[in-house]
Amino acid sequence: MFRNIGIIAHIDAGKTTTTERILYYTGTIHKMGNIDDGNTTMDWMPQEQERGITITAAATTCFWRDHRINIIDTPGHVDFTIEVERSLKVLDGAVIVLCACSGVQPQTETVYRQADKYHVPRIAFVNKIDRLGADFDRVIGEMRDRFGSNAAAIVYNDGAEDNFKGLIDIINNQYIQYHDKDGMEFERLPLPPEFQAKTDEYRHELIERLSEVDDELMELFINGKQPSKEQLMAAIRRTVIDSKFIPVLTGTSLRNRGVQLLLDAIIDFLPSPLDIPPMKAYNPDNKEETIQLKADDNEPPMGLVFKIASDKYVGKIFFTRIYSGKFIPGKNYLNSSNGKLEKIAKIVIMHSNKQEIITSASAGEIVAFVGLKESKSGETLCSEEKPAVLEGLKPPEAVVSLAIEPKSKADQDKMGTVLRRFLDEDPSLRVKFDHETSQTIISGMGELHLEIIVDRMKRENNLDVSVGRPEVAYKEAITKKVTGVVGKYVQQSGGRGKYGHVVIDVEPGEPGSGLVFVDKIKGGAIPREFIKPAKEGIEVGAQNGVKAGYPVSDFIVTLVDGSYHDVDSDEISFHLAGKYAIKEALHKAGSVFMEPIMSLEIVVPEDYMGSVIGDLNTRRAKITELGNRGKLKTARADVPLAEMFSYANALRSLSQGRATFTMEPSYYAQVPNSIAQKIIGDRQDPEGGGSVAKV
Ligand SMILES: Nc1nc2c(ncn2[C@@H]2O[C@H](COP(=O)(O)OP(=O)(O)OP(=O)(O)O)[C@@H](O)[C@H]2O)c(=O)[nH]1
Ligand SMILES: [Mg+2]
Repeated sequence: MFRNIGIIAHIDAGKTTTTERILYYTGTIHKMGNIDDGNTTMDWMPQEQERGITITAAATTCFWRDHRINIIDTPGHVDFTIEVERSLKVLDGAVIVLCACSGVQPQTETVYRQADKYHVPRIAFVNKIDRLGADFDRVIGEMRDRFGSNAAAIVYNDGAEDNFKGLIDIINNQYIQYHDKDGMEFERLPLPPEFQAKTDEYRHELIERLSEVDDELMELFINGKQPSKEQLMAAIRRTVIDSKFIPVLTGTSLRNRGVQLLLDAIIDFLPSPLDIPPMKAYNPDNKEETIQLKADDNEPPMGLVFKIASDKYVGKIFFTRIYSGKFIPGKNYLNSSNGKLEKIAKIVIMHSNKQEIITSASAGEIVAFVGLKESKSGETLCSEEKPAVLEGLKPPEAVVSLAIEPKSKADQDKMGTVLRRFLDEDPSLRVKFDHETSQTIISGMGELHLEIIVDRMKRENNLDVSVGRPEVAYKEAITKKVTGVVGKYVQQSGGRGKYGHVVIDVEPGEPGSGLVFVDKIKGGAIPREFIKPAKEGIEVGAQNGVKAGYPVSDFIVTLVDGSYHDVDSDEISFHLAGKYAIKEALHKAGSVFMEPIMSLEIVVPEDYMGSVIGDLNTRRAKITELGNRGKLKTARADVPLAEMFSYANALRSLSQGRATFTMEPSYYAQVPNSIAQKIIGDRQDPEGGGSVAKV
């Protein structure tokens, strides 16, 4: 039996420290690593160890009470949010770690919403109960207020901060007394009488909250009966798996307290792969038809490649969640997302950056394949006989760009190769070549994201690049619908010519929808094989908007008509026809300028609040909420990213280093006209518009 779980939280809540302790108590490692010493097993990248933050989600495996637990430790920094997203997509359960002092932080909310999106059941661990200002009840209160969580404690603390002494197990009515510093030895003592009243109160709250969402417990509750321990545990398990209840534990990973109880809760309450409904897949030829395959080795094999990483020794590793059937090395499987056959050379289980070779991989497991050639993250592998495709991943929008150039001209090709590899690994990275300036532009989730990319180029590939200043990744958007726009590429001057012709309608789409392509070709006006190149031409054309050359986003293109020539038509003609059509459509539809708006939270001592808010007002910020966190004040605001470069320095001087902030991309909004004019400057579409090109 096993569990596939993720550890998710705001930056610095203690995910990696907790994972490290899990590995220690399960006997997987024999020496505890510490973030502050840069020697943890999970944060193995040099950049992670130097900075004390997790950058890439790392997978590992351990055993507890005869169960195998596959764990993915995710990064908290918002620049690496894709790592959380793709992990949650394939995990069956999550431990959400909160800081006992900071409580619910912005990124806690983000990962909580991500877990909601993928219906991932979760339990919560309130870490750092040893920290000054720690307050367990306040954190539970914040979970209820902020998320509307139906959360209740199953473990609470005896004392906090320096005065933290032990833990109380509410379900078993026991006192957990630790004996040694490493936290290996602890005893379950009968509850000392002075804790009984408080424990009863927590227990009452627990039962009451469970009764609200569980019929069996409700029945007992109404009849005034106390549930047995078994009934209580079964009710918690049922309601957690249904995502209707969140049990909350506490402890301190750094001081080695409470992690074994968390491990028990993972086994007792989080689902096994068999407890969750079968993953919905589709027939690749007919997306309407759904296919449900059970987590059973006898079903046809199907798995989702959710992450690709490069290893110095074995090359590319393809992290895959297996939803049904069994995968065996040496055999061919269909990549149903791209229609190509793939042979798996080796299957391994990952222990952070080390691998263990296994001979087969079964339904429900998370493993890594070696030897695939054509697969990308978000793609499905399955049997040739029973093709099925799972829903892929939608990459987040890139908000910051950086121009890069190799220091030596000879490295230009190498840079291309390295960037292509990074692109395979990281769907939140974008690369574009700016023909006007002959510069390569990389875009991503934030300054740190791009800084790490540049650092990895240098350290892993010995590639030195000069970098420009980070810039906002603006976008363009259309504001009105245009119909019947023609794109034609015709070349007929003796011999075989070229002929591509498309007609499209273009209209604004939902925010965040990207480019949606709808094919409404009837009666073979354009043969099937030319529709894909036409679509690609449209995508390429939309990468350079007509206002200032920024990518155009959030619009719907409908291919309504077109024509072809028996001899002259080919893929490239339709690609160009698509590209010309979209350029013309964008001219007609009138592009506007969009900028990323960040959602910002600042935590600051009261004395500095005035100057911090005053400064925000000069940055086009809209204050959305003011509040308190313990003795500190909090402010939330929506503010354009363009106003926020180097904000860390500004805030430091405004608050004498006493304020902290977090910021994440929230949405795109139209740039005010006066500012748009400044940004456009001499940036104009390098390729111009025009719909019909006859050469
Ligand atoms: N006082 C105290 N500090 C802790 C505790 N757990 C972790 N820390 C410290 O908090 C800091 C962050 O810990 P990490 O384990 O790296 O946190 P994380 O959630 O993995 O951080 P990211 O992966 O970067 O998001 C480190 O300095 C830890 O030593 C705890 O229980 N008590
Ligand atoms: Mg970490």
